[in-house]
Amino acid sequence: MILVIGANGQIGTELVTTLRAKYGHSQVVASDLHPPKNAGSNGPFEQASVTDAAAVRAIFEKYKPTQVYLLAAILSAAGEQKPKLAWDLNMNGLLNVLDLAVEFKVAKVFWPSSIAVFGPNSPKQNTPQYCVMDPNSVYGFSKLAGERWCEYYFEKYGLDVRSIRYPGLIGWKAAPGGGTTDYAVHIFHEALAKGEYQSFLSADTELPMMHMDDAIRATVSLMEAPAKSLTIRSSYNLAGVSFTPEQLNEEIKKHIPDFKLSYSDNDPRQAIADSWPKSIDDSQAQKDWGWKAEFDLPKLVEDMLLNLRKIK
Ligand code: VAH
Repeated sequence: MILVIGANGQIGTELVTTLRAKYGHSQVVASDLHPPKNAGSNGPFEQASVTDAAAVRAIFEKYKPTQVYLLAAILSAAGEQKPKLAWDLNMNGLLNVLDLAVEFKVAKVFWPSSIAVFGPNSPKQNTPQYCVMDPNSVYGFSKLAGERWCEYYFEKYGLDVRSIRYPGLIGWKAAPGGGTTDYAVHIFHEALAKGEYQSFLSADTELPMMHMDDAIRATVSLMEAPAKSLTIRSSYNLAGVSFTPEQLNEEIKKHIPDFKLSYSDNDPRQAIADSWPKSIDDSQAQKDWGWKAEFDLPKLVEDMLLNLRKIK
């Protein structure tokens, strides 16, 4: 049995679909604070807060999961509005699940980290797996602390926990929530609906990004890799494609020539984005479990517009 906690979020929605297609709908139990619109209609669902240890324990007792994916988190921008809540959910949610995973002898645990673990003094280009990490967002240092806990539970208790430092994720099946990279999702919806969009990040803000299909494929690939091939038990750097809002604008205009992109200024998310790397070195993931991104910017833009047009 596979348990996905945070199943209704941007990653969870797509991961549950992928895992249910792969292992069978009845083999994947989805859990979230809020029920999906069609709660339980295409597989078991349990409503719970990841910070409620007793409620999460009850789910472990009911389903005895062999794999757990803990995706519940408050992201970077939302985290700066509610710093203590973000720390509590991101940290205590993880510790609740790590402890239960050890107690219930869960075979594998997945937990997402982020490029947000890097900070103003980390190298900006081709940021390496190991370097100075001084994140200055609550989300960023909660993810950095979480990486340390994951490696600790692996070393101390032998828990097979695996993690990826996701870039900004761009998908069409589920909306993002509270992220600094969310402009790169909203822009597609607005381009199709209104032919214009105002970016809250400046034109030259280069960030590491990734199509959600690549992110889901990487997640499954890491979880299926033989444990002995993994040399990183904090969290793997992972790269998709880096671009700026201006580069994204130019690519969208190849499909929607009249699209107009404008820019707001002094949005608080700019400072968060400016603290992050521009590009990531993911050579360790390539070496350990054969990672290779498939979506470059042209393919990402074409896929997003094609699929959003189909569902609009
Ligand atoms: C955020 N989408 O913006 C997340 C992600 C790298 C960014 O962690 O907070």
